[in-house]
Amino acid sequence: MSWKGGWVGKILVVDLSKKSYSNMELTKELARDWIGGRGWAIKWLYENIKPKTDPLSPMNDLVIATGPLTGLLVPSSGKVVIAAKSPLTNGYGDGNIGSHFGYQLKQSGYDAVIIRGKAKTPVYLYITPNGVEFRSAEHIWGKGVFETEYIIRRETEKEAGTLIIGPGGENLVKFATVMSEHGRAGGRTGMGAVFGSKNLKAVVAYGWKTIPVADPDGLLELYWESKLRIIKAEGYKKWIDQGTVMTVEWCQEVGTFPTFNFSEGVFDDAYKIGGEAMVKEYKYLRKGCMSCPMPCGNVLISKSEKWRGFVEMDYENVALLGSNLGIGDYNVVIVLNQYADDMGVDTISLGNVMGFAMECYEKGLITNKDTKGLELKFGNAEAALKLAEMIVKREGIGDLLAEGVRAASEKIGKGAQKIAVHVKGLEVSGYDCHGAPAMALAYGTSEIGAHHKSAWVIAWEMRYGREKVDKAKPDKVIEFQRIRGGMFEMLTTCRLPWIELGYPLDYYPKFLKVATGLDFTLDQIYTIADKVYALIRAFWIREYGHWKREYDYPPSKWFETAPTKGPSAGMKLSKEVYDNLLDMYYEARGWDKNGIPRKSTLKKYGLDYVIEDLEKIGITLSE
Ligand code: PTT
Ligand code: SF4
Repeated sequence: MSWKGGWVGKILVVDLSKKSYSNMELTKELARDWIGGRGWAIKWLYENIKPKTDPLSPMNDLVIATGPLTGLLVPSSGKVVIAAKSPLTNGYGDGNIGSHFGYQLKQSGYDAVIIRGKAKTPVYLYITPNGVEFRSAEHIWGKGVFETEYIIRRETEKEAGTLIIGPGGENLVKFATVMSEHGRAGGRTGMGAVFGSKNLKAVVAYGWKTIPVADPDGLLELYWESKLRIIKAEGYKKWIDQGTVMTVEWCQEVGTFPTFNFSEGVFDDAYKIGGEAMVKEYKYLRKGCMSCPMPCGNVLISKSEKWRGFVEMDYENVALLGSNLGIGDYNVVIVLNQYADDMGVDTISLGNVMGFAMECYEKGLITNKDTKGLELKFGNAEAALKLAEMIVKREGIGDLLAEGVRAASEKIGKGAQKIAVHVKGLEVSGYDCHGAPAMALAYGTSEIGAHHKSAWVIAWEMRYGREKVDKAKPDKVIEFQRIRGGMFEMLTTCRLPWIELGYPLDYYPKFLKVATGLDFTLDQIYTIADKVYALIRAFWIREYGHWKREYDYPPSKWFETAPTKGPSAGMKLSKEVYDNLLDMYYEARGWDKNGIPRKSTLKKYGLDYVIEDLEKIGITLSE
């Protein structure tokens, strides 16, 4: 059965090398069986890029995909997925950014854009219902994101949706991200570098077409009901006051606040950079993504003569650019965050590689000779800002750190790998897991490397019991991966209404029904999510050419050293416990002891062709 609305029915395929574009029909199969966002992204990348493609070559494809609820009156539906083979991990990479881009793209008549090839000189794409313009970006190449956005809006439309890179992406910093609307970031896994490798400064969309909807009255009714539910929910006021930054105080209380390159789980100055301090002293404005009734964007202004900045702040930014570097001054964190946003580099990876460099310096693994005299000690704010600049410009040791913590640690050697905090090459985000085995498992098995996007089980684990080792833990990781990494990444709507304010999940099938006219149950969506997970895993295996369970291990630091302070003092992850949880996880997913999906699992999801592909490259699959 065809759908009646929600999806607009067309995918734009752009070839930058030829400066040409074509339209591809959104088939019934793609819509119904892969939903959108991450579902379409992995299907396209698996089927269309050649195995072992260099992620920064013209042969890598970028997929920018909305979902069936994007741009409609659905709470917090202004998100869009940006995906490609990741230059940081060499596996599947994506990010999810909240901006007006998705809505404007759909109003231009497209559900997704696939960008192939490489432009000869810098360009930006301008997409409208009239077609695609390849506009020169030579005048903005080298400029920061903020200025670029201003110029592009002047050259196009004030309300256009924008996805922009800064010098970080142009210089192919492996964790360069894509930015929009002064502080929205997407693509932790180096999607900004993929833009840069294609000489693509920005993608801009502006549309005026109506997005079809199967039952407009039903949609309106559901929207109002949902909006009221959200704004009346317990915790609403605190949420719009503090947003994700409230996590600082919680992490400090439970001893999971990353400090000194994930050596400690508490930070003496945590409360100076927490949610309460932010609201009292630095918050100036609240902003949000499109159609969001619970806006969480904290716009802060610094209050120091020396450190002047104006930025949108989230928890991860405080954790990685603050405590992880031993910096307890909001003014400095604001300036570092502002620099990262303007240059278009991921704050999480940036703070992680800088923390790593500081620990290397303090341990003598790198010296003044390597840093050109920069005293890279924890808490040294001037050094941190200088180092950030060196990374973006790829100067001196910054050039090495711009490759990410895995590559940098391998090059430095002398045991540096033991203090590199990453999984599969993606730097760990803001949760120290010395005493949180289920959260460590969530990082270990995340589909893009160490990100909390899919299975933020840490709050549940603290309630359930960090010391417990049973099947409930891998089951919870999988449940969250289905909902967060699966459903929300395919619908491309924000997951925070559900997580933070308890907005019920069964609204999403209802919204799908009024938007598309199609019936979905949550279980059907979760089965599609499991299929997407299996295909993402197959993509990694194909790209690496082999697989071993060690790739699903958390950073060795959590096994080998213990924090000395706070609730997690003395705690180390136990290898035996982790292996036990990983075995249970693999079993529940239908994967073998090495983390390779079994033939029966792939067949269950209709991925029979993957069996042949993997066998062709010498992978042995169990029945
Ligand atoms: C996301 C990652 C996060 S996750 C944060 S803070 W977080 C960092 N923010 C950065 C930033 O800011 N500037 C910068 N230069 N780099 C940054 N890197 C980091 O990127 C974000 C919110 C947040 S704030 C979170 S948890 C939720 N993430 C969602 C998601 O992934 N999917 C989804 N369906 N809904 C989500 N809702 C929430 O959105 P990545 P955003 Mg982001 C300044 O992009 O690559 O996925 O990494 O999207 O629009 O900024 O919203 O405490
Ligand atoms: Fe955007 Fe925050 Fe609203 Fe989510 S809750 S849609 S991140 S403003």
